[in-house]
Amino acid sequence: MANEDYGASQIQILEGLEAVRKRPGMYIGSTSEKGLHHLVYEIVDNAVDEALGGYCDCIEVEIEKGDIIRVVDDGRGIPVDIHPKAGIPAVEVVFTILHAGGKFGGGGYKVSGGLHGVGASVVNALSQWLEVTIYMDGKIYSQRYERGKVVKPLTIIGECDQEKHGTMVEFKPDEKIFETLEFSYDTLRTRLRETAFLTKNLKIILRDTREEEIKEETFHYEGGIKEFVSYLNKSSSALYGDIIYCEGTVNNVYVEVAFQHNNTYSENVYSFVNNIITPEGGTHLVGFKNAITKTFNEYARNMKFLKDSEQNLMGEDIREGMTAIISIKVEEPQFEGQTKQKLGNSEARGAVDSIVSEQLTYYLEQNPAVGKIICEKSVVSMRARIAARKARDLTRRKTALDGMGLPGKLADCSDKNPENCEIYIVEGDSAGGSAKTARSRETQAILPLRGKILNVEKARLDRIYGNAEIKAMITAFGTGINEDFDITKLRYGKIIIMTDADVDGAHIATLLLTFIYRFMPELIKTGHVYLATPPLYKIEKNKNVWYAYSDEELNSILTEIGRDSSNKIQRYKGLGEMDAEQLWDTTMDPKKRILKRVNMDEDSKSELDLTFTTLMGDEVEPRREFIEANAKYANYMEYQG
Ligand code: TSJ
Repeated sequence: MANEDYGASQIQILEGLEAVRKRPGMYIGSTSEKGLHHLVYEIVDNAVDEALGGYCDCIEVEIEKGDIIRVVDDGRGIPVDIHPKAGIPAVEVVFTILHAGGKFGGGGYKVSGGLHGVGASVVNALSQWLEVTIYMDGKIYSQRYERGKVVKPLTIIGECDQEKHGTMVEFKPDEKIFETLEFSYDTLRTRLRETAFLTKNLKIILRDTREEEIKEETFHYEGGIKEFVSYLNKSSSALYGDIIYCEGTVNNVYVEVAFQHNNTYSENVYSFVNNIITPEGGTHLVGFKNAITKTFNEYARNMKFLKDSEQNLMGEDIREGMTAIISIKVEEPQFEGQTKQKLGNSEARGAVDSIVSEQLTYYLEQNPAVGKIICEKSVVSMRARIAARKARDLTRRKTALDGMGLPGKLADCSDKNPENCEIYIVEGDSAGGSAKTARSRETQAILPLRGKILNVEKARLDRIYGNAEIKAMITAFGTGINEDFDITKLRYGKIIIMTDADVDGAHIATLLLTFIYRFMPELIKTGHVYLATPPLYKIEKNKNVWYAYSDEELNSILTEIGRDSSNKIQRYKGLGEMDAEQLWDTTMDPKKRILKRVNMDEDSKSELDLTFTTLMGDEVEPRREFIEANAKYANYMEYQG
């Protein structure tokens, strides 16, 4: 290749990476903590591709001091020979040319280059520096880049054992690009564990050496997605021992499905394409649902679990209480929909449908005891669904007759513009009474709820529709639920849950959040749901009053005002101990209160679902741990005053 050609391609490269630095959001979604973590996923996914090809069985990820990331694999090593078209080493192509990721090496399923797969060059462009080291044929190659530009050409820096092979990438994200440079061990752990579940036999080690005390975990699941299902079901009771598993390849689509029913009433079905979660499903999910509905109806009819006079089971009847993973691999995934999170490949539908139909039919023939449990459970669910529809139609007609039909216990606000309005859901009648006195009538509505709230994880729809507290919330919010949900009918811009600052209060808040999450998840997604934060302590000294919302705050206040015997410290056990004025000052006054917004991140949907089942499920221990860890899904959000 002539020199000027080389020069021309170099200029193109720099323009490409410059575009990434100018508009990082276009490539990695955002420059927040989320975007920062995407950098790691991108690099790891490239190594996972090597594992999917069968060339690598261990990936190590380390967060080093200074929030530097190091990813090491034991694959073949990124090729170092001169790329015929670009005229530079292939590894340099990988790190400097946009979308070069899947373009060479050819064939096979790829994780990288999928939905989030933007290529290692994007990571390079957004890193202050990046170093790649390749172990191959007894030699160690190394190259260094700064903000996407080569600062040290590819050189052999030493020799290694002839047997050793692999790739090591180290990088430091650019402080000029990212809002934060601090990595979260837990965020990486969730994602890497998921990757390990989805890639049978791949061992992933995560290590954090930032602190004195080193953290390290190994994720290695020989059972793959079967172990994923049992992990997701670990906090509820399974209805049968097996995890039903189907696997096969049709039309170049590799399909793996695993599922098991638990004793809850919710459906937890997660679909993945090339290891990437598809929150909006798509053709693979449709294929799965078709196969399940068809196969179980056929089986239930043949085995007389369904009476001749009865209608068919609906898919939702069969999927009640089901935890399922659908994981497929395709060579060229096509994503559709507004957020490009929905699989469009039509061949995936048929592939999943035929593999699941065939293997599930066979499984049921071989395991009639399991078939019986699932069919009987589905028939009960169908009957409950029909009863629930009747109950719902009844409530619907009632609300239509009652005009607005607002619940009697609701003290509504006078302003009718939802944007200005908020509703406090308050535990207990006495706290509800104080809140009604304290509130600003124009914009704050109060809905007191009595005692324990129905656990929607443990109740079927007919009971849920019949529950007075739940009915009161549904009518007060105005949006309707499930398929009737309509956010434009929301009557309050903020829905604020106010419970005691103790374990029981946290439990009640969680029950309420579970209800909202299961029936009106959009309210959480769009950020309308909040937790109030009542104070833990009142401190009085010489007629002055302070409130502390945590033990740390109590300490710092005491340090400031001096620790002596004239301090009067009161520990609040519940909202009921505060009078209306105190409640207003500490918890309800928009100018002073602390609100926590409840978050839901689509990427970590499986973690969130697990959180709810853990809380509401049967196992006492995980629930206790959770309540102590408190509202993990609520982010500190608003501190006004
Ligand atoms: F993202 C990345 F590029 F920075 C990166 C790639 C990071 C890490 C930690 C590993 C890797 C990576 C790439 N590991 N293994 C590979 N393999 C190849 O690039 C490769 C090797 C051989 C052949 C071949 O056809 O012989 C083809 C490819 C794509």
